[in-house]
Amino acid sequence: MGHPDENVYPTATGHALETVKQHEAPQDLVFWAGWFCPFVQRAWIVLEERGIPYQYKEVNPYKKEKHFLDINPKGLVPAVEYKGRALYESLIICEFLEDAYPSHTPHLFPTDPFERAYVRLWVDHVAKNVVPAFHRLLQGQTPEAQAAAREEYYESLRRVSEKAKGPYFLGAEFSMVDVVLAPWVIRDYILRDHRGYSRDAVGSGWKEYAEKLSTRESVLKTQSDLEHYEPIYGRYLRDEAQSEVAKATRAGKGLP
Ligand SMILES: N[C@@H](CCC(=O)N[C@@H](CS)C(=O)NCC(=O)O)C(=O)O
Repeated sequence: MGHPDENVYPTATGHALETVKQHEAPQDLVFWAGWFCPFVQRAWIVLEERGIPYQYKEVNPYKKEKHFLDINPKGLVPAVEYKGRALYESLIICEFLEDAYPSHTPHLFPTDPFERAYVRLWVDHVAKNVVPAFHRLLQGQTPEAQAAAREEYYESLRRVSEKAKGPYFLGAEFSMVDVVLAPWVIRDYILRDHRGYSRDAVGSGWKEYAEKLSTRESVLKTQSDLEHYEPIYGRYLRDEAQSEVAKATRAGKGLP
């Protein structure tokens, strides 16, 4: 039997497909992506926000093909090749795209060193607390496990919400905190439909912030038709997914 996650829909659809078609020509920067992946979407949002020229290349990371393992030995998307050299890990790529294209705007990190560190602090919170709790809730199988994960997820979001100035995390400026969070916010309908999650229950202001992130142009332009996410998340909801993230969540380990 094949690896179940090999059966993901092969290409982007909807708005994301239009974006892909505009980025077929060769460029110094090659963006190795999987249309369905929230980690990919982070880097993709940065590329679109900052108008960076890039060539989009779809790869199915579950196949672990040699050509892709040569780019990212972990075999995970996203990865980038810049003038022939490779980088991977979504947060590292997001920072690289900020540093390597200084003349492009908007800047997603503030210029003041303290403010930059503050943004990194909250990016770190999203990576260490928000995303793992999302996955624990998604994959939780018993009512008890789901209730505990739901509370943990709410708590991780409340911490963001309490600090968010509105309309974005830092106020008027869209920043890297918004970027790294947005892919999970637009996927929260899965938790709403299957795990009793509601944006209202996070607390005052969250719904407005979530709506603001969900309707940002760069977020919409990197989003495929929702119906194609369903089969993928179905496997997570039944705790059958075999991705590295799913296996780590199941084993109670930190995410890859
Ligand atoms: N820590 C990595 C995680 C990337 C990741 O897990 N990507 C998934 C797709 S959403 C993947 O490539 N999965 C292939 C696998 O698990 O074998 C990052 O932030 O880039």
